[in-house]
Amino acid sequence: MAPRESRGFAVMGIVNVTPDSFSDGGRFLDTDAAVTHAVELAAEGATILDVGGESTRPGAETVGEAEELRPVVPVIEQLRARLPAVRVSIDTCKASVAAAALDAGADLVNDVTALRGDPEMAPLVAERGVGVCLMHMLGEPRTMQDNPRYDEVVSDVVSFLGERVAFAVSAGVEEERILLDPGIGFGKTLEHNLELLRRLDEIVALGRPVLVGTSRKSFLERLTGREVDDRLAGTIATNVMAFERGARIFRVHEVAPVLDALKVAAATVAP
Ligand code: PMM
Repeated sequence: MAPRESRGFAVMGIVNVTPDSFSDGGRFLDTDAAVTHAVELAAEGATILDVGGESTRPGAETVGEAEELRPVVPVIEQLRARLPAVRVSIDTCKASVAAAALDAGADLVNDVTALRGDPEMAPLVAERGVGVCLMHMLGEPRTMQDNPRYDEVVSDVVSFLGERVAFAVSAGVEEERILLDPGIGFGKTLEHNLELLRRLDEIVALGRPVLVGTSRKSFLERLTGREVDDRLAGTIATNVMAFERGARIFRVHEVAPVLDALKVAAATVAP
C-alpha cells in the first residue's frame, strides 16, 4: 500500500491515548485531548494518524484488553467523522483491539509483533482486507533492551521481515497491503539502530514501502544528550537520512517540522 498522496511519502502522526484514567470525566478529557491533538497533526500535514493505547516503550508492562480498548475506540470514531481523508492506523498487537478499531473506522493495523503476538491477527487483517505494518522487534518490550544480540543486525532484520511477509501472504493478506519497519529501538543498541538506518536500502529492497519510527527515541539521547522533548533535530536528521535511503512513511510526534525537512529532502533527491 503506497502512501496516498502526491508527494510520494507520508508523515504518520503519533496519537497516544492514555489508558490510565478511569473516571468518566478523566476519560472524556483524555479522548478530547487526543482528538484535538490528532486534528492538529492532520492540519500540519500528517496523512496517517497512528492511534495507540498500549505503551511499547522499553520496560513497559502490557496492558489488559479492556483497558487498551476503552480510550482508543472513541478517539478513532471521532477522527473518522472529523478527518475523512486521513488514514487511521491502530497501533496494537491484540486482534480484539484491532477488530474494534477497524469497526470504529481505522484502515491500517500497526502491529509491532509483525503478526506474532496474537494468532487471530493475521486472519483478521486478511478478512478485513486492510493494510498492515510488520515491524521487527527482538524479544518483547519489557525486556527487549537487555543486551540485544544479532548475528548481523541488518541481514537478521531483512530475513525476519521477508519471513513475516511470506507468513502474512500465506495467511491471505495481500502483499500490496503490507508495510515494513525495521523497528528502531525495539531490541537494539545504538549501533544496531545506526546500522539499520545506514543500510535501510537493504530493507527497501524487499519491495514493500518502508516505515521508520525514530521520533524522540532514546538512541538520539545517546548521541545528543537531549531529553525526550528536545530530540526534534535528531528526529529530523534520521528521517531525512531514511528518506534518502528509500523509506517512505515517517512516524513522528512533531509533524510540521519533519514534513518541511522531508519536502526539502525529496526535492533535492528527486528534483
Ligand atoms: N515505535 C513505537 C510504537 N509503535 N510502531 C511502528 N510501526 N514503528 C515504531 O518505530 C514504533 C511503533 C514506540 O514509540 P512511542 O512510544 O514514542 O510511540
